[in-house]
Amino acid sequence: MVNLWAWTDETGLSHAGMSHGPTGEALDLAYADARIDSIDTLWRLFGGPNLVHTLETWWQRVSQRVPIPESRLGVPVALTECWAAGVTYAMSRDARVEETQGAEAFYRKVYDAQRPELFFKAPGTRVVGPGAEVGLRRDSRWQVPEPELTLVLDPEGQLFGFTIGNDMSSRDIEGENLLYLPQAKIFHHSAAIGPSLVLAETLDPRNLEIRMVIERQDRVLFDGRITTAQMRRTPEELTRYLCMEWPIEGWTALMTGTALVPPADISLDEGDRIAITITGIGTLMNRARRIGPTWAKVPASE
Ligand code: DO4
Ligand code: MG
Repeated sequence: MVNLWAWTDETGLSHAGMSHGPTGEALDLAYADARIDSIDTLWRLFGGPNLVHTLETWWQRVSQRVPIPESRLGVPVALTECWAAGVTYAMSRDARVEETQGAEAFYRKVYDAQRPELFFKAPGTRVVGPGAEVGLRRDSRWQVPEPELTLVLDPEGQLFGFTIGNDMSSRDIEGENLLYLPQAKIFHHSAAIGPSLVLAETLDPRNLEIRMVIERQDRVLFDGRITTAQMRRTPEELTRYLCMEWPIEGWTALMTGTALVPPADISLDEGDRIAITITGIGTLMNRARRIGPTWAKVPASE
């Protein structure tokens, strides 16, 4: 398994590193080639079928290692866009059938349909990384994180790797009316990605455990696990539909849908800690906050 990392040092310089697995030490790739300060540069200079071999050669040849700088990690690669797939697990379908008013048939149909549900989630510059705050809408009473295996496509639209995504969602807004889906899904800091990017060739995505733990102060509110084996779609299928009439421009993330839905009495609140772990990729940790744009007056929720 080859994990790639991106971080910024104390002086503001960007770095890219590699490791084998999500813990332990990393090779700062600048020790192997001084030009490499990002995953994008690595891809531009050395991308292609030999990339894994090149990285493995550097790993053998260059002995310097740094501890993975957990507190300095960013979104692994500068994204142009972030997309998401929906209702790709029966559990997501069932939860939505339950919470929605009058649109149950649509969720059932989209789960079974040949065409997957895909929606725009965020411009890349608005996706946040590990340790950052994820946003809570001020006009929603029922908000949850959605832990999702996330595909990273390179600027040529090829599957480059896997990471973890949090598709923050408002269940009451989506449940009220399906046409409110963009508001339930797209708001300030509603997409988080990270911590590492595992090269696609080095990870089989078909049976990975996804675990999500939500903590409020010292209390565990939710702790659930699922495996990607239960996903009804494949990464290839989702990528094919996304790229069908949408030429990829720049690095693109595609969240593949959630299978973990907390019970109906759980809604995120200020300060809640969300930790999403996927086998081999690591743990994406974020805290929830009602960030709220100070420039807009939004009616308080009833
Ligand atoms: O259909 C609405 C969104 C579904 C979704 O985000 C998911 O299943 O993960
Ligand atoms: Mg989702």
